[in-house]
Amino acid sequence: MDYNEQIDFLYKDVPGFSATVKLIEKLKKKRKLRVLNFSHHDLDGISSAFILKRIFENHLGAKVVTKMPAFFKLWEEALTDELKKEGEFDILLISDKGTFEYYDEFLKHVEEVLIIDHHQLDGKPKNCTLFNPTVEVSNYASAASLLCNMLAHKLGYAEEIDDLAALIGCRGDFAFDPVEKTISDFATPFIEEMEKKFPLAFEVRSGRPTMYDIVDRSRTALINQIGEVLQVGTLAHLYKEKLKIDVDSGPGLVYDFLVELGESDGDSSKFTSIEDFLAHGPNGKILSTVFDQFKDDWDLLEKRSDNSVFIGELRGIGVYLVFAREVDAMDSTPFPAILPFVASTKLENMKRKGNHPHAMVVVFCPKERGVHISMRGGGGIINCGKMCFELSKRLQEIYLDGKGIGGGGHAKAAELLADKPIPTYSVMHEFLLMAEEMVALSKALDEGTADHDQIEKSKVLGLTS
Ligand SMILES: [Mn+2]
Repeated sequence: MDYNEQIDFLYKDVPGFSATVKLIEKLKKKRKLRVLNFSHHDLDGISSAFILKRIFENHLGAKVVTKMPAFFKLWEEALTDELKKEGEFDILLISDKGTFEYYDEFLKHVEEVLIIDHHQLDGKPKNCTLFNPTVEVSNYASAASLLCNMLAHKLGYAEEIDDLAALIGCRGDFAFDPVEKTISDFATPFIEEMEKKFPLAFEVRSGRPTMYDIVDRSRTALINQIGEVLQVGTLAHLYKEKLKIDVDSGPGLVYDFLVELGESDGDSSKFTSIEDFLAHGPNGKILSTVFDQFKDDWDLLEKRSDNSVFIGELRGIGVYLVFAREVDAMDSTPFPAILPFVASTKLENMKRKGNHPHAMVVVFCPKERGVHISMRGGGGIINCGKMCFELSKRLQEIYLDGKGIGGGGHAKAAELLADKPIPTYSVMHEFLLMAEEMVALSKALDEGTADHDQIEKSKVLGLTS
């Protein structure tokens, strides 16, 4: 199935797709259309916002206000604050920010709400227009920007820059990797077409490995380099003082760069290097300044995190602990900034050295606000998300009000935050206790001696399903 055939198939198969097109056709008739878009602040969210803005401004004559705050869920308060500041809107677009039932309540504030998303989450809004194949037809849609791109194609509006933006969004959300030659099912028709359109971006080359080149640290590809530079760009505001740059929002900078790129008359399929890609005006220059600093910081963190301690094997997976601080500029972030990416690149080495089929790394990072733990890896056999969630629960029980403690995430990547005044040693102690318990449980499971209680505990801890 080629990309166009896939779009036609989904248009018939996914009710939210045709409903979205219908809604846009209806809005076309409206004069002075005002659109408010809240989008995720990562590469996929930024690319989604970019494509949506082009649809609504270039083809519906709308005025689009885009917001990419540094949190995932859209809270009602964030929406009402914006409405107070910016006035009334005809439609609220929520892109790559989850599919939550309570998004229905936003219809109190705006007449139309359109959600374009690919996450699988609890609850399904009934009154908003929802385009999310993951939730609607259990077809895991790799990236929200890819859905936006499909919409642009279906409407007949898509241009090369919309394809490039979706390609960047797919790279950011790990939908494909040209070096490892992996592509998620949903993104396959699109990525195969992009490989023909942007062959230079896919070419495997030797060079500094990016944060995406986890398995083979000797090769990379231009699209991985582009993804990394822009991902680092989303952190630009944190370097504002250090680098004396005029950036209030990293995601905003990346967004503006995409606009710059779209307006440049160069042929975007002809980029040969990352320097070439960034040579498109003032925002490209800021991005490259930020990237130079990032490379230094990355090297520093490689040294800092070169201290892994083997904790034990869980279901055959080697679990390692890394204890390190972030670089100064990232010390206040509540999200994984640079250190967890550095630690991820060590997984392959841990696995080989310890002769495990897979490895998991637990990054223990003391920050300004408290302790930040990031877990990565696990090979899909043990579960980072369940471990972070259970550890946060145990800490909440010890610190009775449980305030400032939260944890959870996906099977292969998860986070835990324990704010001050919860002491660092206490978080470490609980983690080590839990790890000790898990090693024993894993042994009992492997030997077939686990009793009912142990099996139930193992489920909670993600050692078995
Ligand atoms: Mn996404």
